[in-house]
Amino acid sequence: MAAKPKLYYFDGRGRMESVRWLLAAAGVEYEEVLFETAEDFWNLIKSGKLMYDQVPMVEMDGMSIVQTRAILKYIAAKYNLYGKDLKERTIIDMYVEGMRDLNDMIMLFPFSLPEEKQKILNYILERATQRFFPVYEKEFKARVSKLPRIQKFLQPGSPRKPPMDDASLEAVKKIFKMDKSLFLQHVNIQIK
Ligand code: GSN
Repeated sequence: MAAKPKLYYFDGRGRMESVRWLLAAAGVEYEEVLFETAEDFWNLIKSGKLMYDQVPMVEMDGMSIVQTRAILKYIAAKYNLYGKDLKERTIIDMYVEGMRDLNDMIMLFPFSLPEEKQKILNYILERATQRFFPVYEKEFKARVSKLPRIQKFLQPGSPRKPPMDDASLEAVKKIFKMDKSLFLQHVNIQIK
């Protein structure tokens, strides 16, 4: 039997959660290596397995795959979840890219500075409700959440990670040595 994919990340949702969802949808069991300290992350960098010295990284089929979307595309294609032709793949990519834009904003929000928070929150709420949620609410969410494997993944006790709390936020800041607002550095927006 082939070895289980091994996921390398910190103990939280972040960029890895979409990979966990996809493996759940594919019905693939996986192992996780969750680092807790900057030293754990540094040891992984020293192993030479991280092409850009960044995670998420997934070891599977003899590869050390980095870049979230490269990981997702490999798994989706391997388990026949990436459309039957180029047109279906393009539609899937449109959902993926929109979800990434939304997810980047939500994921980086906890890393904004106190004085930025309210403005950024207003911006995210406006974008989420006006631009992104209508797309996903137009049948997509209902269809996905009816898939038996996804229903299972949404039950308590599944490998799904909880939302970030204050303690895990502090742990992540230490692991990646973050000290300034990451929101405005990484999300390409103009907040008035
Ligand atoms: O999507 C991707 O995998 C890459 N384009 C970005 C990966 C990334 O930024 N990873 C972070 C931690 S996870 N959260 O955002 C990372 O490894 N940061 C350490 C660093 O030195 O960049």
